[in-house]
Amino acid sequence: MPTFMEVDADTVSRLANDLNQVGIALIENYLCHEQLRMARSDIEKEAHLREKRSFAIRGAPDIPGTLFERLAGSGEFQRLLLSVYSLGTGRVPSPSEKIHTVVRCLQGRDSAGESNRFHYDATTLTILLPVFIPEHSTESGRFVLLPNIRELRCSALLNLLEKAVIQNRISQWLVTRAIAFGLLRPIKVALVPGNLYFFWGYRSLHANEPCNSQALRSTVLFHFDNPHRCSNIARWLMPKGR
Ligand SMILES: O=C(O)CCC(=O)C(=O)O
Ligand SMILES: [Fe+2]
Repeated sequence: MPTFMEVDADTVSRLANDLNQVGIALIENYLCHEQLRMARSDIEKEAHLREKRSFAIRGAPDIPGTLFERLAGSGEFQRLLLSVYSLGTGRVPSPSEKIHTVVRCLQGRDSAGESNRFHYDATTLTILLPVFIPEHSTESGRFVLLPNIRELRCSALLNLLEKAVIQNRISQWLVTRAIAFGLLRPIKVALVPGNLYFFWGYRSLHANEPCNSQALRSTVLFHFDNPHRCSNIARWLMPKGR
């Protein structure tokens, strides 16, 4: 298999700058053609097993042997993640901090219920790798982001309360309507498979737009650095990544 992209210092500094100034940063064509083909075949196997149902697979040990497990374990990816994190936050991460991988697939009728589910992630940095995005459709499931709208909270309980207020169906519906009426103006990204997107997941309210239920929309999320790692509440939230 081709080795993963080694990213130079200038690119890292552009990514950190975009994360803080724009709210989202991007490496185009991060996966080469062959790697994207392998990623797609890994996902197709899982999607086929769960015919026309949306699902998420959480945690690297659940997906052994896949391209994502190799990517998360590779020196190239870990160096990239750590250098973007350190430059972007000005902090050195705890050595015990691990990458949490989530493979997310939307397909079939229940994909609508998984869309516009606005939330904050449990971790500071989120890296998003699109693998399948519906093409030739008005409903491609764009990624929607209100970037960097809150700071890290010093209390895990405060974070939990804030998430309870925002991450429920009523608030999510209100946010969706506020966007539709132009009261909130998020960044909307038409994701491109094989590109790599970075955002501050803990600080940014985000979701995907509805997508064509006949097509497969699949993204892989790499979550890094839980600010409340020492709290029991945070340990309970972490497996969900959100
Ligand atoms: O699939 C996407 O576009 C975003 C998913 C996400 O934010 C998450 O699973 O935490
Ligand atoms: Fe998220």
